[in-house]
Amino acid sequence: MFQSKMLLAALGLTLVLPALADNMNEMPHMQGKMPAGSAEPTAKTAHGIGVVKDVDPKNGTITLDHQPIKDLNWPAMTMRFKVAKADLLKGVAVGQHVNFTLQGNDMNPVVTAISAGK
Ligand SMILES: [Cu+2]
Repeated sequence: MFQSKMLLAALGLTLVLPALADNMNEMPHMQGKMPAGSAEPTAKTAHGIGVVKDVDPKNGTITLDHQPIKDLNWPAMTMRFKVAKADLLKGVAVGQHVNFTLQGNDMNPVVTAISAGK
């Protein structure tokens, strides 16, 4: 249990660092504090709507200009997400409007589903 948490933390770190290296956006919610009373980040699922700004199959990331995400208390912003599998990026094009699903803790969620929006 403890070890798997350490592994997840290490993975999370390696996923975050490349995004920070060429950080192009402010990400106010990344500085958010933990909800009062919660001892550790809770994994949750959230749904978002946005426009694709960049797709990077090689690094398994997608940059989305997303609308506010109530589930996570996030304002609208452009940000890069890691995708759970590179396959999710197939057929996804820059400029496309999409619906997407995020899973993970509040600070470092990954995209687990992408579908065409309007
Ligand atoms: Cu964001």
